[in-house]
Amino acid sequence: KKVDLSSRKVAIVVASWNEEITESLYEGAFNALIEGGIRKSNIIRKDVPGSFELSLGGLWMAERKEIDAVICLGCVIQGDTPHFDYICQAVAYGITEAGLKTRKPVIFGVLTTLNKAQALDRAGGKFGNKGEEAALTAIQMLGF
Ligand code: RBF
Repeated sequence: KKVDLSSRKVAIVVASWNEEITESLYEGAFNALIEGGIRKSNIIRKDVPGSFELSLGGLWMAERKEIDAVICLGCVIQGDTPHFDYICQAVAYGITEAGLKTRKPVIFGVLTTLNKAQALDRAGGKFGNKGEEAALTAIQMLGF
Protein backbone atom coordinates (compact mmCIF):
# COMPACT_ATOMS: atom_id res chain seq x y z
CA LYS A 1 0.00 0.00 0.00
CA LYS A 2 1.42 3.31 -1.06
CA VAL A 3 1.28 6.21 1.36
CA ASP A 4 0.09 9.57 0.01
CA LEU A 5 3.08 11.89 0.26
CA SER A 6 1.72 14.66 -1.97
CA SER A 7 1.50 17.18 0.87
CA ARG A 8 4.81 16.27 2.53
CA LYS A 9 7.80 18.59 2.37
CA VAL A 10 11.34 17.31 2.17
CA ALA A 11 14.57 19.32 2.46
CA ILE A 12 17.73 18.18 0.73
CA VAL A 13 20.93 19.64 2.18
CA VAL A 14 23.90 19.29 -0.17
CA ALA A 15 27.59 19.74 0.68
CA SER A 16 29.57 21.60 -1.99
CA TRP A 17 32.83 19.73 -1.32
CA ASN A 18 33.37 17.12 -4.08
CA GLU A 19 30.60 18.86 -5.94
CA GLU A 20 30.69 16.59 -8.99
CA ILE A 21 29.75 13.67 -6.74
CA THR A 22 27.28 15.46 -4.48
CA GLU A 23 25.41 16.82 -7.54
CA SER A 24 24.89 13.23 -8.73
CA LEU A 25 23.69 12.29 -5.26
CA TYR A 26 21.26 15.22 -5.40
CA GLU A 27 19.91 14.17 -8.79
CA GLY A 28 19.41 10.62 -7.52
CA ALA A 29 17.64 11.83 -4.39
CA PHE A 30 15.46 14.35 -6.22
CA ASN A 31 14.32 11.86 -8.84
CA ALA A 32 13.56 9.19 -6.24
CA LEU A 33 11.46 11.66 -4.22
CA ILE A 34 9.46 12.59 -7.32
CA GLU A 35 9.08 8.89 -8.16
CA GLY A 36 7.88 8.30 -4.59
CA GLY A 37 5.12 10.88 -4.88
CA ILE A 38 6.69 14.01 -3.38
CA ARG A 39 5.77 17.18 -5.29
CA LYS A 40 8.55 19.13 -6.99
CA SER A 41 7.39 22.29 -5.21
CA ASN A 42 7.66 20.44 -1.87
CA ILE A 43 11.38 19.71 -2.31
CA ILE A 44 13.58 22.42 -0.83
CA ARG A 45 17.27 22.41 -1.62
CA LYS A 46 19.90 24.04 0.57
CA ASP A 47 23.68 24.01 0.12
CA VAL A 48 26.37 23.97 2.80
CA PRO A 49 30.15 24.29 2.26
CA GLY A 50 31.28 20.85 3.43
CA SER A 51 29.98 17.65 5.00
CA PHE A 52 30.89 18.98 8.44
CA GLU A 53 28.22 21.68 8.01
CA LEU A 54 25.50 19.11 7.20
CA SER A 55 24.86 18.70 10.94
CA LEU A 56 23.83 22.29 11.49
CA GLY A 57 22.26 22.77 8.05
CA GLY A 58 20.26 19.59 8.57
CA LEU A 59 19.19 20.68 12.05
CA TRP A 60 18.11 24.13 10.80
CA MET A 61 15.94 22.56 8.12
CA ALA A 62 14.50 19.91 10.45
CA GLU A 63 13.55 22.68 12.91
CA ARG A 64 11.35 24.33 10.29
CA LYS A 65 7.77 23.50 11.12
CA GLU A 66 6.74 22.84 7.53
CA ILE A 67 9.56 20.35 6.83
CA ASP A 68 8.71 16.66 7.35
CA ALA A 69 12.07 15.06 6.54
CA VAL A 70 15.62 16.11 5.72
CA ILE A 71 18.15 14.37 3.48
CA CYS A 72 21.81 15.24 4.03
CA LEU A 73 24.16 14.60 1.11
CA GLY A 74 27.93 14.79 1.18
CA CYS A 75 31.12 13.06 0.13
CA VAL A 76 34.23 12.74 2.27
CA ILE A 77 37.25 11.24 0.51
CA GLN A 78 39.94 9.82 2.73
CA GLY A 79 42.90 10.42 0.45
CA ASP A 80 42.15 14.14 0.32
CA THR A 81 41.20 14.52 3.96
CA PRO A 82 43.83 14.07 6.70
CA HIS A 83 41.19 14.31 9.42
CA PHE A 84 38.76 12.01 7.57
CA ASP A 85 37.72 10.10 10.71
CA TYR A 86 36.90 13.28 12.63
CA ILE A 87 34.72 14.71 9.88
CA CYS A 88 32.91 11.40 9.30
CA GLN A 89 32.31 10.85 13.00
CA ALA A 90 31.20 14.41 13.60
CA VAL A 91 28.72 14.41 10.75
CA ALA A 92 27.32 10.97 11.64
CA TYR A 93 26.80 12.15 15.20
CA GLY A 94 25.43 15.55 14.15
CA ILE A 95 22.89 14.09 11.75
CA THR A 96 21.76 11.57 14.37
CA GLU A 97 21.34 14.37 16.88
CA ALA A 98 19.41 16.59 14.44
CA GLY A 99 16.91 13.76 13.94
CA LEU A 100 16.50 12.92 17.61
CA LYS A 101 16.25 16.58 18.68
CA THR A 102 13.54 17.42 16.17
CA ARG A 103 11.90 13.96 16.13
CA LYS A 104 11.99 13.99 12.34
CA PRO A 105 13.78 11.75 9.89
CA VAL A 106 17.15 13.31 9.09
CA ILE A 107 18.77 10.94 6.64
CA PHE A 108 22.49 10.20 6.41
CA GLY A 109 23.49 10.30 2.75
CA VAL A 110 27.20 10.87 3.12
CA LEU A 111 29.69 8.86 1.11
CA THR A 112 32.88 8.09 3.03
CA THR A 113 35.29 6.53 0.59
CA LEU A 114 39.00 5.87 0.14
CA ASN A 115 39.13 7.59 -3.23
CA LYS A 116 37.14 9.38 -5.90
CA ALA A 117 36.57 6.23 -7.99
CA GLN A 118 34.78 4.53 -5.09
CA ALA A 119 32.66 7.65 -4.64
CA LEU A 120 31.72 7.76 -8.35
CA ASP A 121 30.73 4.08 -8.17
CA ARG A 122 28.18 5.02 -5.50
CA ALA A 123 26.94 8.24 -7.08
CA GLY A 124 25.23 6.83 -10.14
CA GLY A 125 27.93 4.28 -11.01
CA LYS A 126 28.23 0.51 -10.69
CA PHE A 127 27.02 0.43 -7.07
CA GLY A 128 23.98 2.59 -7.73
CA ASN A 129 23.25 6.00 -6.30
CA LYS A 130 23.35 6.49 -2.54
CA GLY A 131 21.39 9.73 -2.94
CA GLU A 132 18.54 7.70 -4.34
CA GLU A 133 18.81 5.26 -1.42
CA ALA A 134 18.74 8.16 1.04
CA ALA A 135 15.51 9.40 -0.57
CA LEU A 136 13.94 5.93 -0.35
CA THR A 137 14.89 5.85 3.33
CA ALA A 138 13.20 9.22 3.86
CA ILE A 139 10.07 7.98 2.08
CA GLN A 140 9.95 4.83 4.20
CA MET A 141 10.31 6.84 7.40
CA LEU A 142 7.57 9.26 6.29
CA GLY A 143 5.26 6.27 6.00
CA PHE A 144 6.13 4.93 9.46
N1 RBF B 1 34.31 18.29 3.28
C1 RBF B 1 33.74 17.29 2.59
O1 RBF B 1 32.50 17.26 2.46
N2 RBF B 1 34.50 16.31 2.01
C2 RBF B 1 35.85 16.28 2.13
O2 RBF B 1 36.47 15.36 1.58
C3 RBF B 1 36.48 17.30 2.89
N3 RBF B 1 37.83 17.31 3.04
C4 RBF B 1 38.39 18.29 3.80
C5 RBF B 1 39.79 18.32 3.99
C6 RBF B 1 40.37 19.28 4.77
C7 RBF B 1 41.87 19.26 4.98
C8 RBF B 1 39.55 20.30 5.39
C9 RBF B 1 40.16 21.39 6.26
C10 RBF B 1 38.20 20.31 5.18
C11 RBF B 1 37.60 19.31 4.38
N4 RBF B 1 36.21 19.31 4.17
C12 RBF B 1 35.65 18.30 3.46
C13 RBF B 1 35.38 20.45 4.62
C14 RBF B 1 34.67 20.27 5.93
O3 RBF B 1 33.54 19.42 5.75
C15 RBF B 1 34.19 21.66 6.42
O4 RBF B 1 33.43 22.29 5.41
C16 RBF B 1 35.34 22.55 6.80
O5 RBF B 1 36.25 21.90 7.63
C17 RBF B 1 34.82 23.83 7.52
O6 RBF B 1 34.14 23.48 8.70
